[in-house]
Amino acid sequence: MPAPRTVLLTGAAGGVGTLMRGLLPAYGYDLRLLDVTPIDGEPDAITADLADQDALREAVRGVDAIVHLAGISLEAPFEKILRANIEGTYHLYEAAREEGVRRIVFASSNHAVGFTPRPHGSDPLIPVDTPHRPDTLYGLSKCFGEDLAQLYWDLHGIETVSVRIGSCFMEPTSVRMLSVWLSPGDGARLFHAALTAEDVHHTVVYGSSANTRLWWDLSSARALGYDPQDDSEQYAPKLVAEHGELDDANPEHRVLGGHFTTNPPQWPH
Ligand code: NAI
Ligand code: 15L
Repeated sequence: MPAPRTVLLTGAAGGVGTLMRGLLPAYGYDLRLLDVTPIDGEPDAITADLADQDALREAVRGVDAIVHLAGISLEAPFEKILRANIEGTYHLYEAAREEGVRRIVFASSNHAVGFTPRPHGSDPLIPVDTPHRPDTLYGLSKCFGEDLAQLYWDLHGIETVSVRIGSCFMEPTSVRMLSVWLSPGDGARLFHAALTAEDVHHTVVYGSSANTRLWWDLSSARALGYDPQDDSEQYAPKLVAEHGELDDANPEHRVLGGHFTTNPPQWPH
């Protein structure tokens, strides 16, 4: 596949979308932006809901690839998750199929496997083929997205890299995030690798930086050419002094998904 140039970025108004709008153009991409929320200072952005199939078809027409970030990013009632994350992702894949788009990067989440026990000490890192163990309806929708991506590869030859993002924010703000943090710069490196690697078919990768306290195996991401440059450890002294080390007496400290397994943050809209 020739290196993509024109890329549709869905969810462009959101946290990760805003970071990637700033970082991905330096890799040579011409971004087409889409979100249900209008984006300040981006008059050409497409304002559309993932439920609007005509708008999606128009949005994907002529792009070389899609980075699909749009959707509900926290826990929500099933009807909302169904509409935005399950039906919405299906509509996007259908639009891609109808318009001949061959590569999608799907923002999956660590919450697809959130009830997986975290490794301790010399335990092996969690592999990408660990069974799905969603911790929320939100995580369940990411399991669906990964399976949809597999189906569209097997049935239609559309390639996807499903990125199980850890926590992509400017800085880690909790001790858990020391293990799962994806720096914005490494996020852009990973999305670039996912857009340009050859013959990915459907590849699942974890999305985090080269953290000293890493919980999962980055080898499938590295095989795409991802070479993370950041490590959360510089933030550890302050965060550990404030919160203490993780303690398995606390159920949410035993698993990858953290507080999503006990008291998940709710989608506010
Ligand atoms: P966010 O909530 O800040 O952004 C999501 C964007 O999607 C919002 O701008 C929202 O308006 C848009 N959106 C929601 N429903 C839509 C619909 N029906 N049609 C069109 N647009 C819609 O989330 P964030 O943090 O930027 O995450 C981006 C993606 O990455 C999400 O899919 C999230 O599940 C995933 N992810 C993010 C992580 C992180 O650390 N930020 C971790 C794991 C996964
Ligand atoms: C996610 O999937 C969420 O979208 C994001 O807001 C973070 O909470 C992240 O996971 C996390 O696990 O920290």
